[in-house]
Amino acid sequence: RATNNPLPRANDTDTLALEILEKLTYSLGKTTSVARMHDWMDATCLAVRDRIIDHWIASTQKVTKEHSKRVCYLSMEFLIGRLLRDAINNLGLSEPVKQALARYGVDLDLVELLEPDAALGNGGLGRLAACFMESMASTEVPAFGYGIRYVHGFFRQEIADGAQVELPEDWLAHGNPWEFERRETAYEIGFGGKVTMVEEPGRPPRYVWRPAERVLAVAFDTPIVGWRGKHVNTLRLWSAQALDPILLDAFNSGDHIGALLESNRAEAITRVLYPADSHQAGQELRLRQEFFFSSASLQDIVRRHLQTYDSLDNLADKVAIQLNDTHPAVSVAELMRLLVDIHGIEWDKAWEITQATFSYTNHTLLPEALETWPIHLFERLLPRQMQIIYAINADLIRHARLDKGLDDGQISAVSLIDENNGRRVRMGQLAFAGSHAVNGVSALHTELMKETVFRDLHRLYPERIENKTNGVTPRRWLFECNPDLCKLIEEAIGPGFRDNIELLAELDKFADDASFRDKFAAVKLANKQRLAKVVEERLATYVDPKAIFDIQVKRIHEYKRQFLNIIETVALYDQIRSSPHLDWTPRVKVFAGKAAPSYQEAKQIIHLINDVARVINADPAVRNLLKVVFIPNYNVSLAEIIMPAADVSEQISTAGLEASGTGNMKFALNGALTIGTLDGANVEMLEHIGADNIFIFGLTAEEVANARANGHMGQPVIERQPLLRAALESIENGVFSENDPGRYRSLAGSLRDRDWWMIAADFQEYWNTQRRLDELWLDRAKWNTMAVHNTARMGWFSSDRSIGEYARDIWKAGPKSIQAIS
Ligand code: 26Q
Repeated sequence: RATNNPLPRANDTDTLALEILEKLTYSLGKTTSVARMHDWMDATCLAVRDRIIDHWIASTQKVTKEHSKRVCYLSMEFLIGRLLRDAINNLGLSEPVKQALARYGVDLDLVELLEPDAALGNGGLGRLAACFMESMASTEVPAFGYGIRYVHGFFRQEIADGAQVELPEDWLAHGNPWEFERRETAYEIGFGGKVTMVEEPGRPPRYVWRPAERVLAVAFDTPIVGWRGKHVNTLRLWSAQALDPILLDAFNSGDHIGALLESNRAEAITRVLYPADSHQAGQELRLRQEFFFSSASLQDIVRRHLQTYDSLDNLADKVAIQLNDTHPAVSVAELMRLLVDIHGIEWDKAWEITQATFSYTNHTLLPEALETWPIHLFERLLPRQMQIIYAINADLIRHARLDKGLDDGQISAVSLIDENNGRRVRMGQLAFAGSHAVNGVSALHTELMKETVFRDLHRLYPERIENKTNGVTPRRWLFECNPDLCKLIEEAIGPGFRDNIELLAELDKFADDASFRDKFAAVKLANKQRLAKVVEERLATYVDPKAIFDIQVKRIHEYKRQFLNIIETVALYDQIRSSPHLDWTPRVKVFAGKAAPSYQEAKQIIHLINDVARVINADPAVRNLLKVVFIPNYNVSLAEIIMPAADVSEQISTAGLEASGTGNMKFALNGALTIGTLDGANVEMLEHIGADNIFIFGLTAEEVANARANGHMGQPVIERQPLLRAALESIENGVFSENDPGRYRSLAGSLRDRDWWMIAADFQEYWNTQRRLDELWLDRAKWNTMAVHNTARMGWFSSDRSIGEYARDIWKAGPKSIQAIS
């Protein structure tokens, strides 16, 4: 049975076979003869989980004994995907588990497919949180992830007649083998009610909040195991329960529905993830979610601290709390309430502790995505927190006016209260004010933060903003999703890269080695065949693995410009049809991604992609030269198949709008060539990969800002570009929507008008750059050389590096080796 060593042991196949059988028999109550594949999946997860637990306990005990500083990563979203392969791989158990299951005639690959994909997040921000949890475990940074245990994660997407249909997601339907419910770890969360001032002789007045409504937050813990099982951290997700599940008074007097109202209302808080990633919901339920998980996490942090220390004075020495965007920003006010009202700490001291404890990551500059809450709503739901925000604001404004001499205009820009739009609380300002460090997620984004949203706060506190460029975990996004490539890499440079991903750089010298290159290309082809099979199964469409796989997968948004990509596709279609004799390079355009259910333009773009795909794929004139596919229900598991199968990675956002991007990194790490704008982390990828190995086009962020300021219009540009003009006309005249010819008139019209996303402005360069890629494809040796350079030079974009920088510069936590990184 389990020992303190989670790593492979002698005879591990025998041991694991027995352990899995034990789980099947005694935890699931099944024999091998009646076990379904689901039972094998559960039994395997439980057996692997046992291996993690010993080490989880050991990690926790070590951190407690050494009084190490802990990182608390507060995030509304953790987009973790499946955990079984991650756990098996990080424990080095891939072969023994595979063989153990094979003894029962069970295929591990099929078992893995049955695990639900935990989609407790929308996209980049949630996936980043998941990569960071894995990297913190792998680099031995003691950490807790705090979030919400949504009953329903991100919706399942189907395409019906070309349009997106949203269906509920139900990841917990068959139970969750990874989590531990901790009923004893539960906190009361208040809402509404009144604040009274209590005055006692000889003492400063105290404020007492008496909430009208109280809900219980119950912890569910999932262990997150790091590379080689060295360290295990905890992901703690909160679930809402009514304090009093049935109001027996009401029930007994015959009001059976009323008796359940309270529990319905409480449990609604953690029922579903908001599926919007780019504009504010503004709903009361959302604010309830934000406060619910913030308050529960902070109460937990404070309670745990006081178990070891007798005062909260040293909180910031022992805990670093990272706010993943503004979603947990109410934490700033809530921690102040806990320190001042509950623990009797004097205001200025409490503020010092709060600022030293918190830091905040910004993920967007889009004005429509910045969170603000109407004061009346905030006040009604969180009356004491609102008072505290006013008090923080008063201090901030006093300092700005008296010490820094800001004028009224500058004051209104830094204020936590927006007075211009019906008085709202600005969560970005609150998070900034309450933190000692504020970071952007790429070099460009961080500079733009200083010039735009936080311009005035930055002038007031010029030391506070710093950059922490995103990264992705190489375990999931290279080792697990592309094992054949890893085998090849290991043959070339040895196994060192598995422990230090920057050693991938040694692959650089193989870029000119024809035999290595051919093997590299053979792996890519096999990965493309695997994706082609998925496309065939799900869409009944044949795509030729020998064609260029040109892939854009990400949330659907105007600024990400899937529209630009599909217009270019239409233009290419026109060209192939009008000049069929030319030597066209075969291409498969792959799209996937979800639109926020209320985002009409994004849904139209999905519809257009599917309409274009239907027409092009049915046209014998272009068969084998051009195919378009939209793969439904993009999620982490699908990404794991897609990333290794791309030849071309589309990262074509309007410059200045994509904070970082992380898909761009996953693609390049797996040897795709990027076609992209100078936006987000693309800029740094260009620096690392080299200008010869990446395809950059389009306006810069500065040029976009200028064009907008100078009243740029699309129409004059369109007039000058026959390809764009023809493509746009065919879209707006119903060539792809014959039964509803006007369907895309307004979408296309937006380009003729102010062309806000610079699609017309960037079209010609995008087209030209795509044709350069076509040409390069004909010189496959050169293409493959570039692809190898991409993999070799992407090591820096590991989330281990990102976490190392956070640990060293912001958290001052983690092992000495990390704090000392240069
Ligand atoms: C806010 C208020 C109400 C409802 C929802 C939201 C909300 C939810 C999710 C707002 C934004 C998000 C997610 C944003 C996001 O994923 N941003 C991405 O973060 C990545 C990681 O830093 C970056 O790589 C991407 O560039 C950025 O778009």
